[in-house]
Formats: sequence, structure tokens, C-alpha cells
Amino acid sequence: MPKTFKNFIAGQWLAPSTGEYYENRNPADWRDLIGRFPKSGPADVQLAVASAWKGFAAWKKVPVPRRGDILRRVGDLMTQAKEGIARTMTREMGKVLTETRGDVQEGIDTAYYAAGEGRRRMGYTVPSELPGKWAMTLRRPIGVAGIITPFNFPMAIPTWKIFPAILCGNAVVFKPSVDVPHTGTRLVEILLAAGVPPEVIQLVHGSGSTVGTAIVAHPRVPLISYTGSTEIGSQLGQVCGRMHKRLSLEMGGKNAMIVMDDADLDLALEGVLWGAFGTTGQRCTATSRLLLHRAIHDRFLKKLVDRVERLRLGDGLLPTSDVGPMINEAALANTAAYVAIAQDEGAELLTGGQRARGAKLSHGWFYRPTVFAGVQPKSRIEQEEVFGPVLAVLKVRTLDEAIRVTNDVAFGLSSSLYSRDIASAYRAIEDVDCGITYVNAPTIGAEAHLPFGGVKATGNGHREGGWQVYDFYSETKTVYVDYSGALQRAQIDTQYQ
Ligand code: UN1
Repeated sequence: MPKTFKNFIAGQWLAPSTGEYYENRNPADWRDLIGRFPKSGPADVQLAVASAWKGFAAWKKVPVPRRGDILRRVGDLMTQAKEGIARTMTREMGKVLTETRGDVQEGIDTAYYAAGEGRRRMGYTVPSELPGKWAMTLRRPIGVAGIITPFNFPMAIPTWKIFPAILCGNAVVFKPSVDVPHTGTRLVEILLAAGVPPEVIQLVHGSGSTVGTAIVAHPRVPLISYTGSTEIGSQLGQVCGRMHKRLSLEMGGKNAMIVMDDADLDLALEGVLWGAFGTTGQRCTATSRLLLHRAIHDRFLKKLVDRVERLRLGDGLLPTSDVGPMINEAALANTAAYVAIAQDEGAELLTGGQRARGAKLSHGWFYRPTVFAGVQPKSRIEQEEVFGPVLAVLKVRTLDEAIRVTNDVAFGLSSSLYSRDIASAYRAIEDVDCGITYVNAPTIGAEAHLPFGGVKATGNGHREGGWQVYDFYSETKTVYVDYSGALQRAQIDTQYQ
């Protein structure tokens, strides 16, 4: 009998007000039913928000280093549970075990970073322009944060948001993707076991259109952090703009890897395989365009296709699998639609381009890793995010042209250059319009203690990771203390006679 899961609201595991549930199934074999999860409604969000404010009232008084201690315990518990969580994640999300282990590790790193930040929540003190007066800043929590996360990093991305939110003293209403509710549940269990007070974290399962919308539109959720599609992000931007909410958006990418003629080609080959087909291409940072210098174009492509054809598709829990399934039927259909678009546009299909079938694959959402060559700048397959295992290859003549093509898309998340020439490397670092540039590494591989995010249609100016994210989850208060005993007027009484 599959388990029926609950929300965590108002300090208890609660059935949804709707009484409705949905089935969560393994994308590698949909006959494997993981459990039934709540299809919550607006009333559940209402209760969660009210409870979170109660949690906030007490939590904001807890000294920040103490909050950090709890996050350290969160990291310890995640370390102990790492293998189990990774298996849970692969079963519900599909990516291979080595990747889900990395995903949990990113959560652990984020927890320990947050623990350290507990002793470093910095304001600053500067001299005032007037005598007998002090000028300084401090950071204050904001209230309740609504956190809405995608399926592709079921542990890492929620931790990027939840850990800094609670370290800063906020309470959280968390809605994980409907595709990965089990991993979201494991995370909340760990937070509670580590000592996060029950009303500081609320877990509300359900769809973006119902639960996500209710969180974003709730007048008492002043802070929203969302990772997902650019289309939904723009809608959230409108609502949050109208309601004066603080909003952090992390959205699409169309990340390019440039391989110059002086590159270490074997290294670049390993890089593109990992960048394009890791997580079955379902990363915002996935390498989805490959820009090959014409001098190495043909020979690189030949090797690439050979290697892509040898990637082994299969259940991510098996050590023999290199690439897991896609997340669901809609994702697979979307990828197939883009393959058709690319073919209509005249791109040359070198390998893949169809659903993978076979004894062990026919009950899962497997799509063959796909490579298109002869892709034209400005074509849809070159411009639009696929979020699947599809790589578009373009031929370029110069670094200038490569940088121009790299930049000529709506998005600006990640980028990569393979070259042995230091001047080329610095050109790319300076001129590529993206939030992240890798030199001699693929477009993926962000680390928890560095800022993560993009420019243009990828984001709205915020960063996750590093210390920058702590600014998003707190307000600055500026404090002036005048102990001179006299009225001193700034800008006016500043002249010494
Ligand atoms: C994403 O691409 O959706 O950079 C997030 C990486 C990960 C995070 C990626 N650490 O590969």
C-alpha cells in the first residue's frame, strides 16, 4: 500500500483541506508508485501563513549565532542521511545517483555556510559627518518568505533559499515542485529534527497554479523566491510589483560553450558531455549550445557524436546508467516538439531525436541524447530553452563571432570557454553577458559559497549563494546615535569655524 503523505502546517503533519491527493511516480518506471501527496488549496496556504507569523515572532528573537548552530545540525543530519536522500531523490526525479549525491552535498555545503554566516551577519559602522554622533547599519529579518522550487535540484535549490531565509530570522512557507514532494518532505523532517521550531517551517504540497499562486498573492508574504520558467517568473513579477513584495527570480538559460581551435579538445569533449546531458539536460545551466571554431569543428563533432551514442540510458539507481529519464510526459513531449522545430528549421540531426525504448526503458520517460549540427543563429533551437537532452551546435570563425552569438539570446545565466590562450579567456570573462562564466569547464558546477544567478531574462538582479543571498532575506536598518546633546543638522551644521 503506497504511503499517503501530509503537509506540515502549524506545527503538525496535516491532511490537506481539500481532502485531495495526487500520485507521485518514478519517472524511470511509472509502475513504481512512490506515494500520494496532498493537492492542497488556498485554505492550507492561509493557515500556513498565519502559523508562520507566529513562528516568526519567536524566531526573530533567537540570536543569529544560535540559529546558525541549528543549521549546523541540519548539515550534520543531512550528512548522516545523504545516501538515503540521494536514493529517494533518484527514485522520484530520475537523475543518476552520483548526481543526486552531489545535490544533497550542495545542501550540506549550504547548511554549513549558513552556520558560519550566523557569526558574521554584518552591518557596518562608519564615521558620521558630525561630532558626537555615530552612524551604523544592522540587518533585520523581514517576516515570512514564500519559497517555490523546481524539480531539477530537489534538495540543493530549496536549501539555497530556505537556509538563508531562516538564518536571517524569517519563517518559511515552502512549496516544492509537484514532481519531487518526497525529497521536500525529507528536507522538512531534517529541519525539524535539527531543532528548527515547528512554526518556522511550513510545507504545503500542490500545484503552482493553486498553491504557488496563493502564496504569491497572499498579502502577508512579503518575500518570494522562485526558481522556474521565465514565463511564470514574469507573472510573479507583476503580482509582486503591484503588492510591493521583494522577489528573487531564477529563470531560463540558453547557455553556450565555446571551443576554440587552441583548446584541449579531450577536456572540452568531457565537458560538453557532462554539461549538455548531465541531469538529462534539465538544468537552467545546461550546455545547450556548442560553438565550435571552424578549424576543429568537424573532428570535434565526430568524436562528440560517437561519445553521445555510447551514453547509457537507464534507471538512475543502477550503476550502469549514465543518463536518467526526463521528469515527466510533458517534459518529454516538449523536447520532442523542439526536435521537430529544429528539423523544420533545417538543422541537421546527428544523433538522437527520438524517445528511447527497449526492455528496461519502455515504462519510463527516456529520450535519446540529441545533437543538432548546422544550427543557425537566431533560429528557435538556438534561442529558446529546451530543458532536455538536446545540444545545438554552431560553427564560428573567430572568438569575436563566438562571443557575439553567445550574447545574442534573451537569457544570460551561464557560459563557458575552452581555450589555452589567456587573452581569449579574459576576453570571454569581460565580454560575455552572463552571470557565470567558466573557463575550461562546462556551464554547470556552481558552488554554494559563490553567487549564482543571471542577467537579462534569466533573473531580476538578485543572486543566490554566497553572502549576497543574505541581503535578499533581510532588511538593512540605518542607525544614527547623537550623544552630543545638541541639535546637529546634517549637511548644514557640518562646517568647522
Ligand atoms: C541549475 O542549473 O538548475 O551549477 C542549478 C550546478 C548546480 C546548480 C545548478 N550546482 O550545476
